[in-house]
Amino acid sequence: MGGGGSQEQTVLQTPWRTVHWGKKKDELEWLESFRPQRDDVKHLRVLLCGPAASGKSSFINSVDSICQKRITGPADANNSQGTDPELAKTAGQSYTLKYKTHPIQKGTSGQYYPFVFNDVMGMESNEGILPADIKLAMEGHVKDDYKFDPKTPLDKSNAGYIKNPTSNDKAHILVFVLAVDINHVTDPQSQMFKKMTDIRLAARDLDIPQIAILTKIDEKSCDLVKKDLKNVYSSTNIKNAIYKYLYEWNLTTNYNGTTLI
Ligand SMILES: Nc1nc2c(ncn2[C@@H]2O[C@H](COP(=O)(O)OP(=O)(O)O)[C@@H](O)[C@H]2O)c(=O)[nH]1
Ligand SMILES: [Mg+2]
Repeated sequence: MGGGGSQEQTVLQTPWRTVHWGKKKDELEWLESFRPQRDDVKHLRVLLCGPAASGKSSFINSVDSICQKRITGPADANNSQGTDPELAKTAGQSYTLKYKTHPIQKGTSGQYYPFVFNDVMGMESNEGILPADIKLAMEGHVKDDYKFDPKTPLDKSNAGYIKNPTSNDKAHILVFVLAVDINHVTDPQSQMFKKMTDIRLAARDLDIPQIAILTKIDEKSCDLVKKDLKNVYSSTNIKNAIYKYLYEWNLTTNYNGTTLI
């Protein structure tokens, strides 16, 4: 994602993607009518993964807040902003340690959308969640509340292991959550890149579609986007970050604001 962290202020006259802002109501209505197509699938399981502190838990909180039309915080995002000295010592490490399923409630109706999000421990170059554990989560073998061990993958004999996962335990979509300023994700020599590649290949073999979303564009991209988020698709900084990522990961884009394999 080279260029993502620079403060270059280039904005294109013609946006490279056209977005009709203000369609939130239509989009929420579409979501309201969404149903999984298979009868044996009660809910789609969306598994989030990515480097520690890339914004996985915050993303779940944002989706939950939008769907509930109020500020909520079901996922344990690290919102200390570095003020807590104990937490500061763990900078760059994952704040989320357990496997957690987050159902999304429809407003205050007590009903739920037919999709859930799974939050996991973040990846780190030398520590963090093991790609083998993400693969087990994709296959549906990981029980809720299992605490990941960065040294050893979940073993079949562990109480946190689901021996015979159903279609509802398995992940149906894998989402890579990537902060716009993290360059080592696209460096083929880095440990992070190698781990991501392992996970991508495992998802491919399991026929799980993969999507990537860029976070922190409000803070870490360029002043024009910081000033007005609606400049996002006019920013060459963001465009360059996405193209670097597409190129290094050999992806295609559907231009829906995300990259899609
Ligand atoms: N400015 C900004 N900060 C974010 C964004 N997403 C997450 N953060 C912050 O980044 C830090 C780590 O976020 P968290 O959700 O805990 O990351 P996780 O480890 O991937 O779950 C927290 O301080 C969040 O408030 C974003 O899109 N923009
Ligand atoms: Mg987290």
